[in-house]
Amino acid sequence: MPIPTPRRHPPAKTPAKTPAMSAQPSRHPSPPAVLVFSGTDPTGGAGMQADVLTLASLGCHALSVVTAITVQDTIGVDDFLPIDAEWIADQARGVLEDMPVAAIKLGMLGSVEAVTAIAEVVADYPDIPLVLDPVLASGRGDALANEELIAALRDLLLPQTTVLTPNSIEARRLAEEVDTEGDDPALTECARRLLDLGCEYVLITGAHEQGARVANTLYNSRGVVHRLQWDRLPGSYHGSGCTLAAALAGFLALGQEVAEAAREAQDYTYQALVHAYRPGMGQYIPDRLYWIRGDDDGDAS
Ligand code: PXL
Repeated sequence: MPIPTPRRHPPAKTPAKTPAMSAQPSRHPSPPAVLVFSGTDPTGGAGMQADVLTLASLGCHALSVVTAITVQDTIGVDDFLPIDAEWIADQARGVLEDMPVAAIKLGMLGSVEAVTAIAEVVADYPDIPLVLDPVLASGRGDALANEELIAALRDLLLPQTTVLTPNSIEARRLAEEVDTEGDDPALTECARRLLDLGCEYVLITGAHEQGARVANTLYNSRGVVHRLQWDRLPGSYHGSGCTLAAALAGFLALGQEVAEAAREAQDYTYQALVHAYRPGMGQYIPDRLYWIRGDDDGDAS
């Protein structure tokens, strides 16, 4: 599906008084709803803010369950406060019981207890496609998950995952593969192990590997589904993994099959990176609304 064309209408006026909820039919069809579980990022670059912006940009409605609150700038994460697991589950069940959800995306989860609670919630909705972005560390390397949490992801969430979206470092840690940096057959082996743990597809991103080109590879149990490559962009980016996983969930919610959704999500993310801006002293932030601004300097793909 092409990226939506910009619309410049003013927002619809809301009536002064909200009419009685029960008898009012909806005046417009609802966009597909995507439920995201993420930590907040006050820079607006990663986490929940990245997810909501990405999904809105693709024409989806984001349902936002906060799993942790972070203290960070565009350079690194200084601290985070995990939200109580029961509060996470209650936030999610509230919206899941209120409306149909077309896809679920998991980002930073914050604690083992949260992983356990979320695994129980999503187990009640086995037909909703689930995208798992295994957020283990910030771009600077600050830990956002410990070994116990990684083990819980492996045991409780991978078996329920439609598409896992690790970068190559996360793929090696989740697959318990060591000392193989830059070795592509080893990443293929990681993908095989992760698929054996129960996820349907793994999309391993390659920006952390060496080389002038960046290759991302989508695998399923039959092997490589596709491998897409781009020239490496200069600079380092805050929230690129969140953008990719949220876009993938969004395209699934819009009705695409996994391979097509992954392709479109990678293309969208690349465009957001081409148009990235640097609001602070650290990393660049992908521009998820690049298409709204009307400059087309970055259309080379
Ligand atoms: O980009 C991974 C990520 C996800 N979610 C939150 C983060 C980060 C990286 O810093 O802070 C909340």
